[in-house]
Amino acid sequence: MSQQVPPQKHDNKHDHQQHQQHHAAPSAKPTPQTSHPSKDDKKEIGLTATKEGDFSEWYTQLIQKAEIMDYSPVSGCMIIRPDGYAAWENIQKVFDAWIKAKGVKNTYFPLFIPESLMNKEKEHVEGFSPEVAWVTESGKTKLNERLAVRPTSETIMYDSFAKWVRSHRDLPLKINQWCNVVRWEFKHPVPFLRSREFLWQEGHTAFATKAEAEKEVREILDLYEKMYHDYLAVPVLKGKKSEQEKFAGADYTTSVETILPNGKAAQGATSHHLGQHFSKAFGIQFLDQKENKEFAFQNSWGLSTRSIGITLMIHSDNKGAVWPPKIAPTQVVIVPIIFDNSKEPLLKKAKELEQEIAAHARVTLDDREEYTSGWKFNQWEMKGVPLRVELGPKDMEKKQVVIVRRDTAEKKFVSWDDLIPTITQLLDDIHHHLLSKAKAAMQQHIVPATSYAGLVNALHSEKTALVPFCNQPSCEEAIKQDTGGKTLNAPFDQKKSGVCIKCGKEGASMFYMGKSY
Ligand code: 87F
Repeated sequence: MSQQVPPQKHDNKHDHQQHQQHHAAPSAKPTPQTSHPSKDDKKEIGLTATKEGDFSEWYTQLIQKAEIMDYSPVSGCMIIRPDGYAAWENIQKVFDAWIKAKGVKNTYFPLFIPESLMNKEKEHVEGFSPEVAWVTESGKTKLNERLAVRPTSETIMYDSFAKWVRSHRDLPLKINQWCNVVRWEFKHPVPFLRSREFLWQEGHTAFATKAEAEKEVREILDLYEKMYHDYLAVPVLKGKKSEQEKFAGADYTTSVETILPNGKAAQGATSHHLGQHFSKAFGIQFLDQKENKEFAFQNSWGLSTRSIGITLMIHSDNKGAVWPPKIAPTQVVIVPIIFDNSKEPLLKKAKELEQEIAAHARVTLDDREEYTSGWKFNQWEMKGVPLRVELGPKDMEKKQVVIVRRDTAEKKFVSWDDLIPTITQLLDDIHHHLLSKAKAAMQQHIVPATSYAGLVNALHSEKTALVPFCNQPSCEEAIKQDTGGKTLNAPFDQKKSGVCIKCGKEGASMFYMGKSY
C-alpha cells in the first residue's frame, strides 16, 4: 500500500490555473515538485472504487488511503493509525466528561479472566463461547486454569463488586473502563465494524433500586444518541431490542441503531438493564436501611471504535474521507501557495494564521516544499479535513484567504479579520450539513410494512422496514432463516400496535427490521 495519498482531481497545473483565475497569476514559477507521483500512479493512489458502485471496496480503500487504519499480520486485527486514534481520543474525551459528571469513575480490570469466573453466569456466555480466545500456557508450561482474553468484563468486575458492596451506603457503584476486548469472530472482518480486537468503553453500575438503574439505562442511551447526533453527525434509531436480540444476561437491552449507505444496519451502542441476574450469580448484596439483605440492580453499557467506521461510511465520498468537524483529527489545514519570489512573507503570515486558528480549532500548516499545492489539496481531501485555508500571493495583497469546504467544495474569500468567526461558523455549518444529509439518507432507507410480503420486499431492496412484530424468538428466528433480516429495535414511543407480520398475533409492537452488519 502506498503511504502517500493522492492526486486524482486537482491536477496540479489546472489547480494553479484555477487559483490564478481568482488571484491574478504571479509570474514566478511554483515551487518544483520532487515527489509528485507520475500520471501512471494516479489511478492507484486515488480511490479506484466508488461509494455507489462497490461500497465495500470503496470503504476498504478509503480508510487505508486516508491513513486511518492499516491491516495487520493477524487476520481480523487492525492497526489504528494516528488519524483514526485521534478521532477515538476526541470521542473519548467528550464521553468521559459526560459520564464523570454522572459520578462514574474510571478503573482498569485485568485483560485475563479465569475460566471459573467466566462460568459463574453461564447463560450470558453461552451464545458467545465460540468467540472467546483463551490463554492456555506460558512458555511450555500448561496453566492450571485457562484464562479468557476479555470479550467483555462483567464477570471479572462483578467478582469485585461482590467484595466492594456491603451496605446501601456503597451504592450506587458506577465504574467504567476504556480498554480493548477480543472476540474471535468468524464472519468476514470489516475494519472498525467487525474486528477481532476493538476498543471501547464499558460502563458497569449497581444500584439499590430497579427504578434508579432503569433511569440510568435510558440516560446513558441518550448520551449515546447525543454522541452520534451532535458529534458524529449520524442520526440513530433509539429503542429496545427484541427478546431474540437482547444481551442474554440482561433483563432488557436498549440500543441506538444506524443505517449505512448500503442499506445495512449497524448497532451503534447498547445500554443494558441487567436486573438482578448477575448480582444473584456473583453475590452482590447489600444491607438496606431496614437491615434487610438485598441483591443489587445492575446495568452495563458500551460504545466502541465501531462508531468510527459507521461515521466514515456515512459521510465519506469518492474523493476520500469526510470527518465530521467535532471529532476530526485535524479541522483546518492551511496550504500556502508558495512561489519563489514571495515565499518568506507568505510563510510568515501562514504561521501567524496557524497560531491564531490554533486557539480555536485543531489546525495544521502544510508548508512542505517538496509537494505542490495541488498535490496537497488532494491529500487533505483524501484525509477528510473539513476546511482548507489557502493563502497565495494575491491573497497576501488583499489581506484575505480562500477557504474551501471538504463537504461541498464551496470556496469562500475571507478577510484575515473575519477568519476565526468564519472558521467557527463553517465548522458548525459542515456538521449540520452532514447531519441533515445523513438524516435524509436514513429516511430513504426506512419504509413501513404491514405484511410479510412487504417486509420481504423491503429487505430485498436494501431497506429497513418498520413492522408490527410479536417479539417471540421463534418468529424472529423464522424470519431470519427466511429473509436474512432481523429486528434492530422497537422505538420507545409506540404510536400504534398491529398484527404480527409473521404469525398474525394481535397487539404486536412496531419494530425496525433490516439486514445488519
Ligand atoms: C463475546 C464473548 C463472550 C458480547 C461476547 O454490550 C461474552 C460476550 O457477553 C458478551 N460478546 N457480550 C455481551 C456484552 C454485553 C455488554 N458488556 C458491557 C455490552 C456493553 C458493555
